[in-house]
Amino acid sequence: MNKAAVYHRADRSMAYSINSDEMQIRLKTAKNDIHQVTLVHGDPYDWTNDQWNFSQLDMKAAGTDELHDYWEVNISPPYHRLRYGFILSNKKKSVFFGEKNFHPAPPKDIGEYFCMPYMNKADLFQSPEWVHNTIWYQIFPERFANGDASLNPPATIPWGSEDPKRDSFFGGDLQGVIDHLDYLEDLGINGIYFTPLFEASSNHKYDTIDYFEIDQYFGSKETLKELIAECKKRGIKVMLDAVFNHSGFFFPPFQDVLEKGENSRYKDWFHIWDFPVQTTPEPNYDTFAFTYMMPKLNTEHPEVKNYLLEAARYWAREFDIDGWRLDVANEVDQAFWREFRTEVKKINPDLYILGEVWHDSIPWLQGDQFDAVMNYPFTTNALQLIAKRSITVKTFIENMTKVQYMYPSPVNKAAFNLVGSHDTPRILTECDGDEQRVKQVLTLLLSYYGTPCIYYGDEIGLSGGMDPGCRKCMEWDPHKQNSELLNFTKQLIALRKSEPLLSNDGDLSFYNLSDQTVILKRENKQEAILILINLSDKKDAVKVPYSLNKRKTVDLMTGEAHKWKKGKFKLKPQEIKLVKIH
Ligand code: ARE
Repeated sequence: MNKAAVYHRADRSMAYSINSDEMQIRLKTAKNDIHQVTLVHGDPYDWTNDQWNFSQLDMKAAGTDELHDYWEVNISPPYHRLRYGFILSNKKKSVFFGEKNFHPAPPKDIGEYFCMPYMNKADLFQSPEWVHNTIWYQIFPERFANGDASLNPPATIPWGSEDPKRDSFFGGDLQGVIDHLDYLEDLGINGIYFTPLFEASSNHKYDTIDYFEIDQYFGSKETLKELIAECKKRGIKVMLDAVFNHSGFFFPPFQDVLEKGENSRYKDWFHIWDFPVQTTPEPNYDTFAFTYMMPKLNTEHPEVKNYLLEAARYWAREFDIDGWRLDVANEVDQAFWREFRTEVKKINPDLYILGEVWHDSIPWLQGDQFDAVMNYPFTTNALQLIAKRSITVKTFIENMTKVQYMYPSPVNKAAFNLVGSHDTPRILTECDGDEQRVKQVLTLLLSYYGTPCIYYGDEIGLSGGMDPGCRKCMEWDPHKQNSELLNFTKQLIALRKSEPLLSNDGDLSFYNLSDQTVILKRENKQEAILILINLSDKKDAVKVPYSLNKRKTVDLMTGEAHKWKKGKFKLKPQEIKLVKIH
């Protein structure tokens, strides 16, 4: 038995409440090492004649990655407290694993057990319910649509007449979005994530000048109000981007520091190394990356904190926005985010807080800071498998499983899944222009748990490499849009909405049955949907170990009964199949 690989910690990633009465416990062991795991558990105060009363419960072998097996069990401690440990068995032996030691059998001393002291409701991770059924659409406002030419910035380039450069302006604005809400409604999305809208000098607006003003080239507060009202009418949620890690160079307090140096009353609003402040050859203050245009804000300073928190409250209160996406969220101090959460949730308990973190995000996902992070590990895996074909189906499943068990299940339900953004090459480009692969990527995105996001234009076949390539003008001429891809995306979105199993009502697992077809299963106790994606240019036939006897099966893409060929799924080269089993 590989004891060194046995891992559990009573922290919020492996032992956590999933609702006010039920908790979930997970354990990690070396792959194929342990054959059975039993949870030994009891209430810490439940004793009879000096004997602690405990019970046993088998854990489920829930998933496996390259090196580990994951075990999981749900339990409802009647008094909301628990001491617990694990009996691990393989063919040769059985041992008890507790907080402090391994033992031959469950020990008498409950100090040896792991401890869930009390399932306090205040410690529960809770994300807004609506997010679990939201399909997002990300808009980079400068490039979505130019609806009001009177707002065009100087030197505006005619819409789509050339590929964007770092400093191009094409005149996209909020009126343009209002004008195309029918398009978005028809597409079926029900949430818009806007990259920053506030006053800034660049085209991407990540260099804020005024956190309380809409950028003049995008429109006015009235236009935003109208846009939000129109979205509400259509059941579309609106999420804005908050850039609180740094300000823009032209943020007046930073300009004051540049002008007055050490005498500026704002000198502690930033992280200035020494005076006078310089920008060249290198800035002598903390910045985002090495960008002198983005001085890092001192979010520990009470005035900065108040200023930014008031901005967060202002747009939530006055504009009734539904979400905040937090830029460079992992570089801002966590005490700030805790206050941020308390403040915005006071105004709207249902406001979605999405942090931009590309790495392991567990510190921010414990219920006291974010509701979700941008799930870039999902992006990487999906693209490596489908777009690049650089990993095998087996590796893909292992990688996805690893991410799945990195986070508690309630966290996974709210994960913001994406296959591209304004910071990455577009999927069509990642897929080397292969439209079928794009469809496969979108199928995975829209049948995975979490809350999926489509980057504007991906649905009509826009291409583009790294920024600024991925920020081309949206194509509005129907003849130049890829209507086949658009219709396919619409169909997938409609399916996700009509089949709750595809969003968050279904458990998710993988079948590792073929090295050319990836197979996902979404199921609840009554029914299941199998998602099969043949990645190869060859036919495939897979026999899924699912009891199909007397069950009705429907091909969700055609709406017709699925025909079985000797209990096998026959797949054409590159074929995508979604089959519902009743
Ligand atoms: C642009 C170019 C740069 C160039 C710079 C110079 O992209 O190559 O060096 O200009 O002027 C915004 C703009 C960008 C702009 C940038 C700086 O949108 O166009 O860059 O400002 O002016 C990391 C961070 C993550 C961050 C990405 C970009 O962790 O927070 O880098 N993303 C946000 C936004 C961006 C925005 C900013 C931050 C700044 O979404 O749009 O940029 O406000 C790995 C790493 C990650 C890394 C990721 C991507 O996975 O582990 O940490 O993310 O790669 O690089």
